[in-house]
Amino acid sequence: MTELLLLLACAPDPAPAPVALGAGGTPQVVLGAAIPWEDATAVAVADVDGDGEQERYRVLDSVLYGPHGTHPLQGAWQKAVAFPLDGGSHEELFFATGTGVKHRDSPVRVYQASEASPALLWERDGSRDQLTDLREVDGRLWLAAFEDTWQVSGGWLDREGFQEVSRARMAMAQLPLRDGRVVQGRLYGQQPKSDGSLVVHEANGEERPLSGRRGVRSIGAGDLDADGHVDLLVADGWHYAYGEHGLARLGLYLGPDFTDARTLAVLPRDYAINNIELATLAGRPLVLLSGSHTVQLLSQDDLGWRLTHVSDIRETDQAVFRRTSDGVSVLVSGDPAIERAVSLDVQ
Ligand SMILES: [Ca+2]
Ligand SMILES: [Ca+2]
Repeated sequence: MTELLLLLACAPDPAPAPVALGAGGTPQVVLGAAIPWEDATAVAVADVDGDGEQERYRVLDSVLYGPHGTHPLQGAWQKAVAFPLDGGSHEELFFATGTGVKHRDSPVRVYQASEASPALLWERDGSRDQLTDLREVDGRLWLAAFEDTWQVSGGWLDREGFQEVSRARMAMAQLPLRDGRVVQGRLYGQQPKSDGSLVVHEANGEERPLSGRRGVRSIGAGDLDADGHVDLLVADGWHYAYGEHGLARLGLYLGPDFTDARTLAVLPRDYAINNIELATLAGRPLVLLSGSHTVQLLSQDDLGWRLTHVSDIRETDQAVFRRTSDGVSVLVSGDPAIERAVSLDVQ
């Protein structure tokens, strides 16, 4: 009897019936072949003629090559963003230059380029000439730049010049919200080499830390769940010994309070995610991640979020989405830069 009980106890459970996860028929993202362009250390796009397709810009040897000619750069290329200033169809390209290996004394400069040659909007010459964030928020230009060796100030740039809104130590990624709050992504903490953090700077001046993993490298924003509140995509995992301990993690924080947080992806071969872009394709969100070693596309499938490898890159390279007459493509800097069309495989 005892033997029978033992046998029964050891008998394996019947195999569970397979569940058809992933059979919901979500269209998969498909990448076209890599089409080589020209050599580029940086790339940008803007629909400056307003025909619906974004023109391509590239940087090589301190020269900006655009659809309407070339423009020598007086500093190192740092960031770019394109949007229509007046809400019309013609986009302006805003870009920033500053200190770099070949431009050791260059101040931070922000330019506006349309169909005419670039015009200087703003310039600041300080002890650390580095612009760390440049983005469009509700049709306005927002930037974050070092004020001195440690403090980074964020604010609006308009006809009146730079209007500072927030300032924090090593808060290199900053995002203003409509209600007056500013999300600050800090690469490091108060002490050199200490862990950074993600903080909501409340309108009343108080600070509320959010969960996360060490220092923040970049922040993307968009309404991913279409509830009318901005959600955050945050690349964290930074560590001062980044080559050994850096973790290229992407977290999603749902607005408006950002307490619902989840990890969407960890890039296996990268130590950091340096830039995040969002786009939509057939109403579905697409996220473009420029890592330290790879470019990856993040899209939804029936099991959650799926990474698709776009390209291997050098650590200084980056990728941007480009709106084309056919839909969306990814443009990646390199020797040569490449472009890959993005489509959905609807079966
Ligand atoms: Ca165009
Ligand atoms: Ca939302």
